[in-house]
Amino acid sequence: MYWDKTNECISYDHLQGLQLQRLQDTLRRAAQSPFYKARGIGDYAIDDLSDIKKLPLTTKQDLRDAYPYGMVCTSLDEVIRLHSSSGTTGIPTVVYHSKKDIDTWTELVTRCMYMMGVRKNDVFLNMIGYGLFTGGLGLHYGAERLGCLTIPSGPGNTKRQLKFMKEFDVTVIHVIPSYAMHLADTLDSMGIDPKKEFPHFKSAIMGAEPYSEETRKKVEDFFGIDVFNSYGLSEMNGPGVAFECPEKNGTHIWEDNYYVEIVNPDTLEPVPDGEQGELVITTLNREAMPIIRYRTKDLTSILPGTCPCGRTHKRLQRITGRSDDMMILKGVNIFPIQVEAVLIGIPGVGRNYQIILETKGHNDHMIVKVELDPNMFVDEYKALESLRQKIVRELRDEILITPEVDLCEPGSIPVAQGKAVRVIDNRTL
Ligand code: DLL
Repeated sequence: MYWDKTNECISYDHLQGLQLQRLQDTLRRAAQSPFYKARGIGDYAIDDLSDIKKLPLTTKQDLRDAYPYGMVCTSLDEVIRLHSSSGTTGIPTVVYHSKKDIDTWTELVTRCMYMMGVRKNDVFLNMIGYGLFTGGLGLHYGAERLGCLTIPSGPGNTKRQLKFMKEFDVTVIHVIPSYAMHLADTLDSMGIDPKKEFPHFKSAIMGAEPYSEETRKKVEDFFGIDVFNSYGLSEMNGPGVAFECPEKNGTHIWEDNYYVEIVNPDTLEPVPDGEQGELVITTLNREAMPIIRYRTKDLTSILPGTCPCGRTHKRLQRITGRSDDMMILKGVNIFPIQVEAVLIGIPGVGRNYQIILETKGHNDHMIVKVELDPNMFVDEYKALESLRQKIVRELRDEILITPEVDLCEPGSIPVAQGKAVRVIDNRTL
């Protein structure tokens, strides 16, 4: 049941002792990097975990400013790999790993995969991007450590993925949620019943972008599998930061490796368990590039109470979105995931959607493009019109503004190779 029982079920007292020792060690290390040296990080006295609040926060912009090597605290001889964000919108953020860092990361991913039931006799199809993106290689190393037959297929080429799933008797896949929906669409369009086609398929690891509980349920029901939520970010290695156990009630964040804070994004003051705020993480066990109090921009809360699975590590509530993904329309704050949760519950609606924001006159205007369910037979304009009106009504009840809804043919909204592009903001004001 546990890959590493000693650490997964560590008593909270022991955990805190370990965290303090690792935090002190992290600060000593970080002080060797040009970036943290300039911040005087070595001058802070940390006698207790609560002293962490005195330390300065680190932002994505700091990582960019320190590009390329400003955050590395070891000699480059010790560094064996880097991963990086795509950098399409400016300077990329780069994270460096020593040999030990790769080993620690692998161990954490293995812990996650074992926790959800993956074993050495599984056949694992990794449909997530390899290369600079952390999703592919991160899970790949974990699956190999478990001894799974690991297929590094990467994203795209959907028909080939489905062929692999059938011919190699794949049992577990790793997939981005929007791509899982695309797989389902493709199977529908081919008239294939996944439960018959893939009798060995039992579970999927889904993460890398926000998705609703309703989407999880849809994927589970369609394929007849269990879906486990996986949360991570490249600054903290990538996948393997927080992951669901079989209780499927929040993701355990591995506190022996990450110190977790939830803060109010405006005041930066801590918020109590159960209350939503921005996740701030400190690496506790990283050699080449420790990061202190990193503002993830991800909005979540700590689930109060303990988990029946026996693991002591805190659980994060499903991420509702990033504070920078939040759309503000006519003064109302809206997350794409709210739109998704509404759409997915409406019969006749397909599996892909996109939100387009425009300026009309002096006002914000939202257009929601909604693909129709490929299995729906609607010949009459009236039936489509009443579906459209129903979507408008239900969205308005949830997001408090009235969007324009544009129904479109299944497959007409482009499917990204990586994370889905949910919002296109063409506003000029
Ligand atoms: O997406 C790492 C990853 C790969 C995680 C594969 C899980 C699976 P980045 O590209 O740096 O790294 O993007 C990190 O993606 O800050 C969140 O905003 C979002 N994100 C990641 N996982 C989830 C999730 C990888 N399960 C950013 N739910 C994070 C919601 C997620 N958002």
